[in-house]
Amino acid sequence: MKNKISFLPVITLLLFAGITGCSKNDYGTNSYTNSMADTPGPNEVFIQNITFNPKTITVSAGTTIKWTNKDNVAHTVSSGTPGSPNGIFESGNLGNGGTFSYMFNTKGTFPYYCKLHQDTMTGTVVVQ
Ligand SMILES: [Cu+2]
Repeated sequence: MKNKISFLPVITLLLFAGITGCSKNDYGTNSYTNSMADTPGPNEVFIQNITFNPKTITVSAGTTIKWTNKDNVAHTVSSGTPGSPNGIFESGNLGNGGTFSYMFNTKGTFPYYCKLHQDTMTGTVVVQ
């Protein structure tokens, strides 16, 4: 009888541990969802709906900016202005989920565009 009673807290503890474990899994799922969110983080540009978001991004020198193509069509991240690439950076074609990163070490204003949609897709990196 004494033994049975002393087991109860142990069982309760195990159940609680099980529930806590599930909570941790749920938290993990939420973290995954957040990383897939449609809002770019700092130093990050999303290519969405055939636009660069944000269109202008301002960073300090030495920062690496990462572009991610969220569209189902290919895009490029090409430095320069439409029709006049300047060769500072060039991603090549990025498919859905494709990423491109570039570290900006020099202060200045860096226009860029998508070679596949150059009539509409332009962006600017400002390095301070
Ligand atoms: Cu494009």
